[in-house]
Amino acid sequence: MEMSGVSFYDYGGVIDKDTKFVIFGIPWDYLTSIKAPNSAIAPQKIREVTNNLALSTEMGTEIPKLKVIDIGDIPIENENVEKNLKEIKDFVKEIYHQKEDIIPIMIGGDHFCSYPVIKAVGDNFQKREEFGVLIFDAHLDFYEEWDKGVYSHATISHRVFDINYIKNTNLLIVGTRDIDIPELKLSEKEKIHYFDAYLISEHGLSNLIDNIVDFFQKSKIKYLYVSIDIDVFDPSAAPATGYAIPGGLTYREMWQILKVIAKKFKIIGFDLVELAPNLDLPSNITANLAAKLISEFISFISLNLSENNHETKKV
Ligand SMILES: [Mn+2]
Repeated sequence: MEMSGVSFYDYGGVIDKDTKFVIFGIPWDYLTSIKAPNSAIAPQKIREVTNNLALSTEMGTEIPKLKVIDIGDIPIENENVEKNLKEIKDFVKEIYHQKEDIIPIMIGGDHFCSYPVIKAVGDNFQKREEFGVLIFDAHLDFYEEWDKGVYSHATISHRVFDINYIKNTNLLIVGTRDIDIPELKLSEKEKIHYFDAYLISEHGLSNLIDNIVDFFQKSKIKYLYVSIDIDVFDPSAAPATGYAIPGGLTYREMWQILKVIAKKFKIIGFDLVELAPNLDLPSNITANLAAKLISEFISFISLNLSENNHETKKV
C-alpha cells in the first residue's frame, strides 16, 4: 500500500537523531457507540488531503523543514480490544525507544484510541508531577461505562482520569456543550474541570485561553498532552463526525488556542480523533480542517522548541 503521507511529512523515512515529530494512525472505530461514522479510515483520508495542501503554514513555516515523519498505521484487529491496547502500548514504547524526546502525533480512530496513547506517553514521561492532559471535546466522555463496557469512546476521559498520575488538577476538558445527567453527576463528584464552548461568546476567546493557561499553571503543569475530538468544532466547520453538536469552536478559535498553548507549555504529544470521512462533504471540508490543524499545531510546537533552544544557548 502506498504511504501517501510521506511526501508531505518528509523529514527522512525513519526516526533518527534529528526527528522531532512522528505521526501514526490508529485505524480503529470499534468503540464508538453509533454505526454511522467510519473514523477508522480517517488516518488514510487525512494523509490523502494533506498532500493537496500547500507546503507552508499560515505564518510561513516551510513544512518540509519541520522535522516530521509519518510511520504509517498501527496494526489493529477491530474487535480485539485487549490485543489492540497492547499493540498501541508497544508501538508507542518502540517510538520512544528509538528517540526518547520524540513528540508522537496520533490520528484516530474514535476517541477511545487516545486512552492507550495518553497512558503510554505519560508512563514514559519522567516528570509526572508536571504532566497534564488537555482534551477538546463537545462531550465530557466521562461515563464510567458505555455500550461496550468500561472501554468506549464515551468513557475515554474517565479512563484517563483513572490513570494514577492524572487528577482533577491536571486534566481539563474544553469545548463541552452536550453533557448528559449521569456524566454531569459523575464529573461533579470527582470535581472534574471543564470549560463550556459558550464561554467564548460570553467572555471572549482570550478570556478562555487565559483560563486554560491559569488552570494548568496553578497546578504547576509544564508539559501537556493535547487530545482533539473533532466534534469540538462547530458542525459548520467540521460536519463529518458522529455527534455533530451545534455551538462549537471555529477553526480560527482553535488555531489561536493551540498557538498560545504551544507557547506556554511544552506539548509532548497530541492527537486528532473522531473524523468520519463518510460523513464529509465532497469538498472534504472536515478532513481538510483536520489536516491543516495538524500541520499548524506542529509548526507552533516547533517554533517553541527552537525558541527554547535559542534561550538555552544564550544562557
Ligand atoms: Mn470525544
